[in-house]
Amino acid sequence: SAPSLFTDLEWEQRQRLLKGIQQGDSEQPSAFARCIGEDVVGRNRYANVDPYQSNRVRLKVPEGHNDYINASPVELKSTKSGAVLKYIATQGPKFDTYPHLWRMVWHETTSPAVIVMLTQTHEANREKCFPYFPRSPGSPELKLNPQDEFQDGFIHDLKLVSLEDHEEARAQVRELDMTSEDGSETRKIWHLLFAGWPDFLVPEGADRTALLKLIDISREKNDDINTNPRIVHCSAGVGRSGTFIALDWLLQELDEGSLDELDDEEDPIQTVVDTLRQQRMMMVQGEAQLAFIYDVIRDRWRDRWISQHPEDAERLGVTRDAPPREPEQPKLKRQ
Ligand code: PTR
Ligand code: PTR
Repeated sequence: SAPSLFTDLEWEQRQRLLKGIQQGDSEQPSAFARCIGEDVVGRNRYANVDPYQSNRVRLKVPEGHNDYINASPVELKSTKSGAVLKYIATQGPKFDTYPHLWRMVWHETTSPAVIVMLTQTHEANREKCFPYFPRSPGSPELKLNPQDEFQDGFIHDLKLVSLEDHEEARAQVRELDMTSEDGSETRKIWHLLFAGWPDFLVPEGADRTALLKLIDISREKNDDINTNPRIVHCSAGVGRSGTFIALDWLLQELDEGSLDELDDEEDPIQTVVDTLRQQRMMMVQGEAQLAFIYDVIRDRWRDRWISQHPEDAERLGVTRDAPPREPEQPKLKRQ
């Protein structure tokens, strides 16, 4: 029979569960030690969001240089096949850290790589992310690290090869070439800039369909999602990035049939949020984003279930106890 998670969701109860999922709920508190200190502060966009010391990407820089970047490797395992989906969740770079992002892309990914950008550069007249990529065909090539900050000759050029407005995904799709200065090596990078998602909120209506399309594109453009991490960022790299990654994994679980046979106590949405928060703090922000994940996955689950069990169509046709559709206002005080 159909798993009760998707048929009798007790929303109030699920919401309370989220509050129980906090980073630091582990037997080893040191696993969640935060990155602090002078090396870190200037490179963070927000004073309250940083990677765990024990799970951060280290920039490849010469001995004695600061290897800090606000980025966390994230891995999620498929229940059926055991294959691991790899990502790097990171903040929207700042003016003085954007060359670090490209350095990380060069060292941590293979070509063709994918960057998913879920914020606008500016929202509500504030910078949410420095415009770290060439924006239009007329833009000059970006010279990365012209001051040779780490004195290791990692300069590199970044060129916009093509720019397409993808209407279905509500995204700008950029094809970028990153070349070492001596021209000996070129990498292709697909940059996907999604238009439909302000921070702390959720994509509604057509934007929701667009987001699912964006997830598909991010999978297609990457050469191997199990070995080549997709770089996912928003402004802080936790709320929208966490939601995107959770959905990407859950949709794969759904396709593999893992969500067809859940025990009553099993809640893969709760599990994935918990797993993500063991790897980067604050992944998935607030109840609206959590509700959004349930909502999307339940609708997808229902379509799949009805296609396999047409006799259940009538029974499952009506949404019961739907999570609230209206985004709530963020309760956290912003810093
Ligand atoms: N100081 C902000 C806060 O805690 O509210 C940091 C922050 C900003 C956290 C944006 C999350 C944010 O959303 P996202 O991760 O989707 O960019
Ligand atoms: N707290 C940030 C800092 O460390 O300087 C500044 C900041 C304030 C960032 C608010 C984001 C904020 O969110 P919003 O512009 O959406 O209110």
